Amino acid sequence: MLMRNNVFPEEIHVKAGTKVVFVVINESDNDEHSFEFPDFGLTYKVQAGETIRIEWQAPNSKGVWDAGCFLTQPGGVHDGMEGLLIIE
Ligand SMILES: [Cu+2]
Repeated sequence: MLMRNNVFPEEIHVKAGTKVVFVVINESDNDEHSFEFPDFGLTYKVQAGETIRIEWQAPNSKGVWDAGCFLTQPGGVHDGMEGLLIIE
């Protein structure tokens, strides 16, 4: 997962019920971002230039959910940085 120039991945596909590892890279020079699945309480901040590794157990139910960076405005999306989490 690459966050660069305030662009968040459009679609993140995972298989239901599996354990997933995300490697999230923030290539921004100055901007802190976050990697979030708000419906699942998953929230990680990623500093500029930082790479983090997230292990996540995907739920068994399939569906489409919000994903994005919601860092600067609580309840809002940071600069269009949103995508979809697709559990299939
Ligand atoms: Cu952001």
